[in-house]
Amino acid sequence: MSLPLAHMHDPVASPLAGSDLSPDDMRALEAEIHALAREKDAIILAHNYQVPEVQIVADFVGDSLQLAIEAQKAPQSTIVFCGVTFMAESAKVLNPGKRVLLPNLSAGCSLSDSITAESLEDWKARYPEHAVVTYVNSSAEVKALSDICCTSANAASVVRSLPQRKILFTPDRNLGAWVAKKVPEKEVVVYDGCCPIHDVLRTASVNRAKQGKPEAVVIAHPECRADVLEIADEVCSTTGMLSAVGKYPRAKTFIVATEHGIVHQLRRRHPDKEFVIADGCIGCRMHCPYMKMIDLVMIRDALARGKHEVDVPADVAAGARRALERMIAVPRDVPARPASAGPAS
Ligand code: CIZ
Repeated sequence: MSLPLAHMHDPVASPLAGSDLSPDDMRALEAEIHALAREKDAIILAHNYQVPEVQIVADFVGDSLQLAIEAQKAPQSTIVFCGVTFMAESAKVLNPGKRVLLPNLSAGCSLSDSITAESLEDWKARYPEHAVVTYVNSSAEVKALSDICCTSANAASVVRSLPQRKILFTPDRNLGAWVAKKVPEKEVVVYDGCCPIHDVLRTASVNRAKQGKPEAVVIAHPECRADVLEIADEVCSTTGMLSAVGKYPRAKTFIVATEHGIVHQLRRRHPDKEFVIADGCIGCRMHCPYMKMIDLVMIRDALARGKHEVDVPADVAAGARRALERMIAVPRDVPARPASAGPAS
C-alpha cells in the first residue's frame, strides 16, 4: 500500500497492541522481528520520541535528520521507519531506490499539518524577496516549495549560510523566533505554526518541575515558547540534549522540556543522572500521541506484509530532495557574524 500525501491522522487511534504483552511474549516478538528483518533485508530506524520497546528493537535511534542520513548509509534495501509521516517521507525522498515502510499510517504531525502547499504559496506571494527556510517537520510538498530545509540542530547555521538577508521561516514560529534572535543580521519573517506539545509548556510548569531542585539544569527544545527558552540553561535538538548533559558533570538532575520519549535515550546514556520532564502542571503533558502510534506488533506486520510502503510523487520528491540536500551540504556550525561586520547583503 502506498502512502497518499493527503492522509487522515487519528491521534486517538487504538492503544498500542504490544503494550499488554508479558516480558516473555515481548522477547519472542523481538526475536521474530530481528529474524524477519534479516530475511527481508531491512533496517529498523526509530526516532528519539518513540516508545522504549520500539527504541530497543531498532538498529539505530536518532533525530529525523540522523535517521534520513542513516537510511542513506544503510546497505539494506528496506527501511522500516518508526517515526511520523514527514520523517518517513524524507527517508524515501533521500533514498528513492529503497523501500520505506511506515508501520502505522496514522502517525502524523500537527506541526507538519499546520502548513500546506497552498498556505506556503500564499506566504511566498506576500514575501517574494525572501528565501524560504522550512523546518523538516513539514510535508514533502511544502519542502519542494522551499529553498532549503533545516532541523532544530542546524536551523541557525542554515539561515546564516544563505546569501539572502530576508528569510521566510516556516512552519514553527517558536523555532523561527529563536533563530531570528540567534541570527540578528537577518530579517526573519516567521510563519504562524507550532508543535502543540511544545507550545503548551509554560515557565510555571518548568518551575514546578524544578521545585526542591534549585541546582537542576534545564534543557529545552527550541520548539518551546520564548519565555521557556529564556529560563533554559541549554536550548537544543533531541540529539543535542544527549550530548549537552556531558557539559554538566556535577549536575544530578536535568529538567527536560521536550517530548517524554527522549528520556529513554537520556537514561540509557547517562544512567547516573535524574531526568524530569517539565510537565509539572495538570493539563500540560509533553506526550505526542502520534509518536506513540507504533508498537512491536506493527513492526512485525510491516516486515511480514510490507506495510505501509511510503511513496512520494517524482516531481514532489525532486523538489524536496533539492531542499534537503542543500541543507545537508551546510557546514555543521556556521559561525555567528561578529557585530562589527555590519549588515548581511
Ligand atoms: O527533527 C527531529 O527529529 C525532531 C522532531 C526533534 C529533534 O530535535 O530531534
